[in-house]
Amino acid sequence: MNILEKIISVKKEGKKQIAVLIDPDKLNATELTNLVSKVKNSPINYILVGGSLLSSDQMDEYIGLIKQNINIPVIIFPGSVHQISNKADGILFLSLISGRNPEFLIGSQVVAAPLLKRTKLEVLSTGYILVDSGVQTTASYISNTTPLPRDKADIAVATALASEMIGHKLLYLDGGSGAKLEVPSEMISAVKKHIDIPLIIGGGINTKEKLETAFNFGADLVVIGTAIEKNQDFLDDVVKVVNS
Ligand code: 1GP
Repeated sequence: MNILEKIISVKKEGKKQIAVLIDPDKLNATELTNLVSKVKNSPINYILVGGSLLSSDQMDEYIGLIKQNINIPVIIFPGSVHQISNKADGILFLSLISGRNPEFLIGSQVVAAPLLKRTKLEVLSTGYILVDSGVQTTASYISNTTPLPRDKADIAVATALASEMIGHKLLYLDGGSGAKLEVPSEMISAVKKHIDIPLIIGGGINTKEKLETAFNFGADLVVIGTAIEKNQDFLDDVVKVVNS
């Protein structure tokens, strides 16, 4: 079963999934090894690797180190074409559909496609919506796009529907890494009601309660980065929520 089939089949079982996002610029090799060994003994389903602005040129070594220590799928969450690595299992092939910057809608994808064709990576076509999260995030600054207004669930629904109709296989609603405010629960439930493809939620999930809310309002998969990066013990809280 490939990654997409797995996400869909777990969703069908009504179970919730978690991905831990690791930014290679933020964790050194020792911190990475510690985190990976904690993740290994937890119900975490996936590891995402990447960032909107990455100065590390060691993606291969970094992902290689993760793969040596753990068996769950490692998926690239790319900020740019330079983050492609054949060591991973898959890549979120993102189109930043909340923005109107052609570079992030199709330009980078055209550059990346021939490179990806030469890898064994599973390409996961993903509609990516950045939602205003109270502060300007690196993702919105670097992509030079305006995030979707927090109180406009109707625009989020229309955008998500367009994404599904275009043929994206996953829909990712993201406040951006380190978001001050998480994606509003009303927006999660509104989008959830209108699409059948799996719904990924991320950005600013830093408490048990926020994680529970995201799941209760319709997230199939939640991505957590900063909170675990800052405090690896938060993983214990995440595990409690998943187990409950
Ligand atoms: C960012 O959704 C991810 O794109 C994770 O966000 O780092 O705030 O958890 P955090």
